[in-house]
Amino acid sequence: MSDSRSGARILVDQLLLQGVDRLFCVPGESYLAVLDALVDTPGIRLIVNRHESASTFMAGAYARLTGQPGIAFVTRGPGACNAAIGVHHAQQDSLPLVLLVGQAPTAVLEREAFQEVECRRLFGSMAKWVAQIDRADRIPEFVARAFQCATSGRQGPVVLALPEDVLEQHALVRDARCHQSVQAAPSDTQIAALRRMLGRAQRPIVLVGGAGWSAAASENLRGFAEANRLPVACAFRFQDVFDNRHPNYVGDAGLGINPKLAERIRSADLVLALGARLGEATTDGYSLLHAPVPQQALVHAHAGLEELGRVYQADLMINSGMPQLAARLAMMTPIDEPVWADAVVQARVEYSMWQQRPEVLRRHPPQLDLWQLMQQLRAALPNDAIICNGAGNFSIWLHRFFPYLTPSTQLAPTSGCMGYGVPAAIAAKISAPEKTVICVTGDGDFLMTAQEMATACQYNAAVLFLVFNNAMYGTVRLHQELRFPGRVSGTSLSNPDFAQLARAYGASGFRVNLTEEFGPALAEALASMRSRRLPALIELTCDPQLLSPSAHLDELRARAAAVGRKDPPSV
Ligand SMILES: Cc1ncc(C[n+]2csc(CCOP(=O)(O)OP(=O)(O)O)c2C)c(N)n1
Ligand SMILES: [Mg+2]
Repeated sequence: MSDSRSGARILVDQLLLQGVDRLFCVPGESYLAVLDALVDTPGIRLIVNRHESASTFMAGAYARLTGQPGIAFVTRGPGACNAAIGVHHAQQDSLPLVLLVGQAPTAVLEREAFQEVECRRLFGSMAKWVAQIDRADRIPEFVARAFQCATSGRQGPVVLALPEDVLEQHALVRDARCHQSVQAAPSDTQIAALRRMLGRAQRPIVLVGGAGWSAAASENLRGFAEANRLPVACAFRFQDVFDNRHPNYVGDAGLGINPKLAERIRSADLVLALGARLGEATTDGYSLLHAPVPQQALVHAHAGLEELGRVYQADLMINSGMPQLAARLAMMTPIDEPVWADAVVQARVEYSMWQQRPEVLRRHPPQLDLWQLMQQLRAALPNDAIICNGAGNFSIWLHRFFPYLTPSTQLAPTSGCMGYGVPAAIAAKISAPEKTVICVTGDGDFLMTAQEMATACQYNAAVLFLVFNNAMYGTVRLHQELRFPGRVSGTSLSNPDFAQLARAYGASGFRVNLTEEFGPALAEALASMRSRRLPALIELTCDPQLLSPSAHLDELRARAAAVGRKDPPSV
């Protein structure tokens, strides 16, 4: 047993032995004792943010990228509320996140004391576990359980509230042991059942996604798909699980899915859903697979026991981590001469067609062609460049036309939260400084967390921000035009000069209005990032008429007029 230690020292010692080497935080007086203990703890690096949403987003991005739990530390009420969006994101994206909240002292709790918030109620519906530690001598026990819970089965966020006085109390207590991420594995019987179902199928399709895919698991999945000549689609925003250049890759089942792929999934007679939660975005509103009883035969494999049978009543449910499952699938005796072999070739052709320049660009050529921009971006970046984004229609260009080539290159929230891309990119660059990191963002999305440009500059996170500026919350505007044509409300934006804003933070700033300006600006931005070790931003002047790769305002107007609706005023 070691000597008596303060609660703060005990906490920091537990973090160290749980393998923590960085914390994303915004400080507060409620955890001064921990900040003080960190002065003597060079093994833990503090990354200081400008808003707590960035702390939890960064911790989540770090977890997605490294597979290790991400840690955020924030102060009570105001800090905890600001941090909540990242906890919700970590829940929906199944990411191991440990959020530590400095809490009001125990002597005043439940009086609605200054900045008091009850964490168990605040985070109760989004975290896997929320607890408050009321005694310094129980800190090791609670911290160990938090890490165990966050990293096992379906991974997710946990929250620990730490009253100020508990951090200052002294206690004599033994350290905990390091957590072990526990994952289930498929049984022989389950693999045999899966093989039997595959042997009987005529039109099978694999749908992969969810967190927890290691590079080795992706490699095993590739072997399984090749040996059985299976078409593989990726779930919404898990496009980096399977190399998009591979002949068996047939596209992603996300928002704005290729209609041919949607039809292929709908008419499949067997869906092998491996790791995907089969959420609303992946299933096109629970229509590709009818909920709760799908028309297709369904094998659903997931790391979370509680996820199986929650929405879909699968024919075969397999509780397994993805590395464990993929290793077994790679060893499975392949199906001989499968009847669906030609269908894979056809599905791949359909994917290639979907990659072509969309027709709407031919009908309305814009000054800045976002399709060409995606081609240029892919050609200019290394295969392992990490691409981050938040929410908005700009991301459709990326997800549809930018192929992801290697695992852990996509950081994109399945929770659809705006503001994620900027902090995610900064966390990625800090975690993998040797990688090229790009944040693709919209004018609305960017300004939700743009203040983290200061964090990027402070820590020399040389990230490239590509801001798609169409002077509007375009996604919402598109839905508005479809549901309430011509009645623009709450979706127009008046923006700052983004390039100048970047320069004010210390980054390099560029603006691109024409397609031919993009290549030189990209080269200059990447060069400046290398030489200055600071971020760069390219503002892209986008055509506000072009609301998505398939929706032009003039065409929407004409369609609305044809059904006798009022014309929208010009944008
Ligand atoms: C935190 C958060 N608030 C609101 C929304 C609703 N929302 C989804 S996309 C969007 C607009 C995004 O605008 P922008 O980043 O400019 O992208 P665009 O659609 O114009 O390409 C909004 C408001 C959201 N997803 N997340
Ligand atoms: Mg916009």
